[in-house]
Amino acid sequence: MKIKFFSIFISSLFALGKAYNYNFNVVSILGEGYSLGVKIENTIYSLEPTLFPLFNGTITADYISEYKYVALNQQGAVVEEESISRTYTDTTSQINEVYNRTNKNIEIPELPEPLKPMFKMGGEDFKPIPNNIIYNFYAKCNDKDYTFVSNEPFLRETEENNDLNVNCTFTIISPKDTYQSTGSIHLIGWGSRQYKKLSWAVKLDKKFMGRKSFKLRAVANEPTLIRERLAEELYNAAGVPTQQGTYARVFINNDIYGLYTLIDSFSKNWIAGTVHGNSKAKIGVSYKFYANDDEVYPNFKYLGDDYNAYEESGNYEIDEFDKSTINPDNESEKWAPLIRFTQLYTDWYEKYNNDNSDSAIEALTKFLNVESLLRLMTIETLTAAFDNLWLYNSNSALYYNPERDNYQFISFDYDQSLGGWLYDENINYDTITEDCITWVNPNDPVIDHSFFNSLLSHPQILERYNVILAKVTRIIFDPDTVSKFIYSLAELIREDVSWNFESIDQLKIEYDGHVNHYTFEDFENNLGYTPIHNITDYRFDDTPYGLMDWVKKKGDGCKNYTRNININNDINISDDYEVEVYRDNSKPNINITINSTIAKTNTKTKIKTKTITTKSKSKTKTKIIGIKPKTKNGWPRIKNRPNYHHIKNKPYYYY
Ligand SMILES: *[C@@H]1O[C@H](CO)[C@@H](O)[C@H](O)[C@H]1NC(C)=O
Ligand SMILES: *[C@@H]1O[C@H](CO)[C@@H](O)[C@H](O)[C@H]1NC(C)=O
Ligand SMILES: *[C@@H]1O[C@H](CO)[C@@H](O)[C@H](O)[C@H]1NC(C)=O
Ligand SMILES: *[C@@H]1O[C@H](CO)[C@@H](O)[C@H](O)[C@H]1NC(C)=O
Ligand SMILES: *[C@@H]1O[C@H](CO)[C@@H](O)[C@H](O)[C@H]1NC(C)=O
Ligand SMILES: *[C@@H]1O[C@H](CO)[C@@H](O)[C@H](O)[C@H]1NC(C)=O
Ligand SMILES: *[C@@H]1O[C@H](CO)[C@@H](O)[C@H](O)[C@H]1NC(C)=O
Ligand SMILES: *[C@@H]1O[C@H](CO)[C@@H](O)[C@H](O)[C@H]1NC(C)=O
Ligand SMILES: CC(=O)N[C@H]1CO[C@H](CO)[C@@H](O)[C@@H]1O
Repeated sequence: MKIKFFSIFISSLFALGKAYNYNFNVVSILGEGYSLGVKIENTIYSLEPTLFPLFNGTITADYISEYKYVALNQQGAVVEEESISRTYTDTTSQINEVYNRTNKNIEIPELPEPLKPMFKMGGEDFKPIPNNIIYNFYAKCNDKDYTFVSNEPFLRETEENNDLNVNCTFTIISPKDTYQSTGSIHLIGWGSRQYKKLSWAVKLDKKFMGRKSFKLRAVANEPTLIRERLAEELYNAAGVPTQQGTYARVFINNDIYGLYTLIDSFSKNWIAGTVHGNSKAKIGVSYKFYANDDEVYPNFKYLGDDYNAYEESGNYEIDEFDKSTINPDNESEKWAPLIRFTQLYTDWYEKYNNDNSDSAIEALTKFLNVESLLRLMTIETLTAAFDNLWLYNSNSALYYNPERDNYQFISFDYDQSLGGWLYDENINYDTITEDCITWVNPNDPVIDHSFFNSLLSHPQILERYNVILAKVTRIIFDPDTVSKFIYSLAELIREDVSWNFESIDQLKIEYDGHVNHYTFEDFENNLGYTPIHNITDYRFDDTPYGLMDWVKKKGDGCKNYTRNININNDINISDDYEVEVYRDNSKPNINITINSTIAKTNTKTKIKTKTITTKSKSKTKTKIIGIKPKTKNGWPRIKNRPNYHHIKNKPYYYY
């Protein structure tokens, strides 16, 4: 309950007779219990919570120029004044501003796309989530269930994942739009669940941008909040479908969770929209991979025609499929495409593993999208993806593509990448920047890499890998190009960085998950060339490279590795279709005048006015033991060491 704060218009506002309506729309980032007002020439006008956390109001006056938003407590008293001075312009009434944040209109430069497109990557009814805005996401959830889930992400009794669906009403506010729907949230991830800043899956009853679901990823493990977004964009630039998105400020009930990435979930809708270019397209079946309880990793070998063998292996899980083409109650129907793949691959392996002729390639490319897989592997190399397909067969899926009648690999969740990783003893850290092919130990005694080894043992495939890597390294992973992307994202989120870290430090949930206690300085430093070590009780994660530092060093390493590769020999090895990538041209260019000022105490404030043209982009039961080991360089690794978080639903170990 809020007590309204009534104000008397001071006479100067009426001085010149003709009065105008000045409209204000502003999002609160202060959570429940506060409202907002606008301060004009020392007078405070309270605003209405039209769609919490959005507040609005109209002030009638001759002339309003400078204003500020203020935070009011439940008694209507001002508890904080934002540190920005704003100037009213024609666009003020048309946008939803955000308390204590300047209005941003940033164009995120697209990374170059030097390879032939392979997939549509979106469609009219499944537009890519715009990457240059920060959404405001507020969930009002069933309090009992939410409290239970946030206090016990791992059930105290069993230590199993608490994946309870919690009913909520969601309000999402963007600079231009508002959205509200009922739906539910549940926790996601195992590795990410180690952190107090939890990650969530959101299911919506009403579509948001053509979607019925998305993920809110906490990005709690690294200080730039940009690594995952960059990795997503790199795959996309290489023509490999990935779940992409942007940022969101996240509030659930009375808790402020800070800045998240809001990205697509791996859904039927996403596959249809991104791979097939139409969210209503019929999809095939996708399977996700896991290491099983015996720490055996999937190797795609044929296990016979009985689906039980695949299910019981613990390596595969049925993921998305079309209920109109596959009967959800018929297990053998759901497993059939996977069984077919393992059979095709195993037959191929037996016949062609030692055959270097072109017929081996011809036979392989009949059922496997080798081109897409090699592109994915090159990005894994450049980002050093410690928790994805090549190294661990994790966070990835096999998709039977019915349109092409072949199989493709899709990966997701790039939190262990680009120089921000948990220690992994399978990695030779001494050669990680220059080794662009055997960084994934091909002779790993624990993890079966025979699938990838066998592919790359064919000279034609290795040659194609090298050409893709050379091209991607020279054109996409170029430090100047990548830095423009990184620094524009940094500009987008910079004002939210301290608030984000502080929100987690102040989060009141009972769960005692990891918190890295990063600072704004860590953010700025680690964007560039400064690593963040200092893993003590204080910090959980090591970030041995600054982000640009990694891009530079790994880029140099792979440039050197591919220095003699002729990139003019750019012939896709499979799936040579003419595909037009979807571009969202429906929206006209918008020019927004930004006119807000960062107030500097005791200094003359400079008014920044810039007009920017935005081209609308279409576009367990184990405990965590001990602390991390000292870096052990090189192979061979300790035999049979269990690896962390690749084992579904099981905590990780340290040795
Ligand atoms: C404020 O929001 C309410 C509810 O959406 C709307 O009816 C009203 O017109 C809005 N006022 C302004 C000034 O935008
Ligand atoms: C508002 O911004 C200033 C300067 O960035 C910061 O010191 C302050 O903590 C911010 N307040 C909130 C609520 O974000
Ligand atoms: C959550 O919502 C669903 C669908 O509206 C409903 O069936 C269920 O009973 C609700 N659960 C709770 C705990 O409110
Ligand atoms: C399940 O699907 C298989 C084909 O994959 C089919 O042979 C079998 O008859 C189906 N069973 C039922 C009960 O529909
Ligand atoms: C590690 O971080 C803590 C907290 O910021 C700080 O007090 C300590 O000095 C740091 N240690 C090193 C070696 O940087
Ligand atoms: C480039 O790679 C070769 C081996 O391929 C290596 O001998 C050389 O030291 C590398 N150069 C640089 C500058 O890393
Ligand atoms: C921006 O604000 C300044 C200071 O109030 C004002 O002089 C200028 O005309 C404004 N620019 C626009 C485009 O409104
Ligand atoms: C946007 O502004 C640019 C120059 O700043 C101008 O060339 C362009 O025509 C404007 N576009 C629209 C749609 O007004
Ligand atoms: C764009 C491109 O390079 N397309 C080539 C893909 O590969 C086939 C042969 O497999 C060529 O015919 C295409 O020109």
